[in-house]
Amino acid sequence: MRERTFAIIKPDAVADRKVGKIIDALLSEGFDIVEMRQVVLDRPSAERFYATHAGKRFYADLVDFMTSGPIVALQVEGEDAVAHLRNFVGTTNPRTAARGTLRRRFGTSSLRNAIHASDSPGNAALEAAQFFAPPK
Ligand code: 3AN
Repeated sequence: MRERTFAIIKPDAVADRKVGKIIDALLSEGFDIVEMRQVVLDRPSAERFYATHAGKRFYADLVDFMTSGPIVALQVEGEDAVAHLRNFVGTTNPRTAARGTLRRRFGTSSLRNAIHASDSPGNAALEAAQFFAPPK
């Protein structure tokens, strides 16, 4: 089933000039980029985006990190895009992520792991709504 998902290229990868390589990897993997926007998140936006993690021990570091520089928000489309992109992104810790995954290639720690991908179609729609106008 063709569907849409949402991704963020995180501040570590943007600062490291990896945006082009990550976009290229997504396109080579068969994803289509539907919308793309580079922004700097303010703290309330980052806190809202990661509200489900409020209270976890890495939450303050996560908000600091996500507001530390520009991010690139992406709407991505493809066959089973949510699950496909989660697999292609890899596990939270880049060191144990499968070879070939984006986090293995571009991430450096569980916090600074280069890319976010939504974990369900519902969350993809909610997260995308923070950055993009609703699809027509
Ligand atoms: P994922 O993005 O792999 O689904 P989540 O949703 O559990 O991971 O966590 C959201 C973000 O919080 C991660 N992408 C990462 O930046 C950060 N994070 C998660 N777990 C840790 C951890 N153990 N230590 C530091 N940062 C973490």
